[in-house]
Amino acid sequence: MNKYFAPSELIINEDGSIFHLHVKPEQLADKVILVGDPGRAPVVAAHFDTQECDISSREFRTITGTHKGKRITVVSTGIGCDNIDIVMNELDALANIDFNSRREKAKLRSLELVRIGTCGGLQPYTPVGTFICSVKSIGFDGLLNFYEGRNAVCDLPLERALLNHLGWSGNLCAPAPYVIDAHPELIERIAADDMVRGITVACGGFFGPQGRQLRIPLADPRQNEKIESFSYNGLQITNFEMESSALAGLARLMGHKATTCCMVIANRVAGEADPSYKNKIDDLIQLVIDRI
Ligand code: R1P
Ligand code: URA
Repeated sequence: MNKYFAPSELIINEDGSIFHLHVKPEQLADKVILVGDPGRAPVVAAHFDTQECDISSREFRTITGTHKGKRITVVSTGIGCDNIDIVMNELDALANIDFNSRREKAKLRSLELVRIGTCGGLQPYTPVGTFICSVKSIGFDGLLNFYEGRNAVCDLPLERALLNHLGWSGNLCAPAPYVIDAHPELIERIAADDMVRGITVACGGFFGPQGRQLRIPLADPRQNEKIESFSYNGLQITNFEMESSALAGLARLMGHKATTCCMVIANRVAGEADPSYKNKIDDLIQLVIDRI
């Protein structure tokens, strides 16, 4: 008999919806687009031909509808890998746990998840406006370390090469960065031939962890210079954002397919930013929605 998930472990609201998202199992499509900003969820849903639900709870806004006959759910996650832990576990529970028996379903669903985000570009060839699809993600957040099987799904040689290149020891490598592959078939379809394929670092913050120094000094002032010069089997680190590692890692452990596509809104090498990106991200949304 499958394991029973007690009410304290899997919290279900009185109306039968999952605790944070407030979504019911029948409201989740197999194809899922994740966005950070709750305001971006209706921008994605504006591409839908039909809409069956629109649910807001905290920073999580979930809209399910169809685009040219494809049923798609868009969910906003807010900022950070800690929120990805909530969203991924609740989406997986909606898909794969029977809410009546509180046990894993006999037939498991595999979701297709694509995050559409914004990021900082780290290479001269990733100027503002570039679309980057994450082939690998590097987690500076530590989240995956709390799950068994982390070493089995991570790229351990690349982790060691990066730590060696950074020369980090002590507090900076606690927890050590983890490296996780996005789903190869999904990357082929989503990145196609018009997105940069790169390595994305998911940071535990927007400022210090991404090497932005305002008034207080950084532990490693050369962090970004070293990250930008890192190269492994011909791949370079292309961008910083704050969610892709936990998304790719949890998807691998749960049996789902995932990747992240971001539009560069700041190029850190050139020192340039585009705060008016909200007018322009619709082109990326259109590409992903057609290819998912
Ligand atoms: C920081 O400004 C936020 O923007 C990026 C980062 O990952 C972080 O969530 O993504 P979103 O635009 O999807 O929120
Ligand atoms: N999002 C990030 O996390 N970093 C940036 O520089 C821009 C967007």
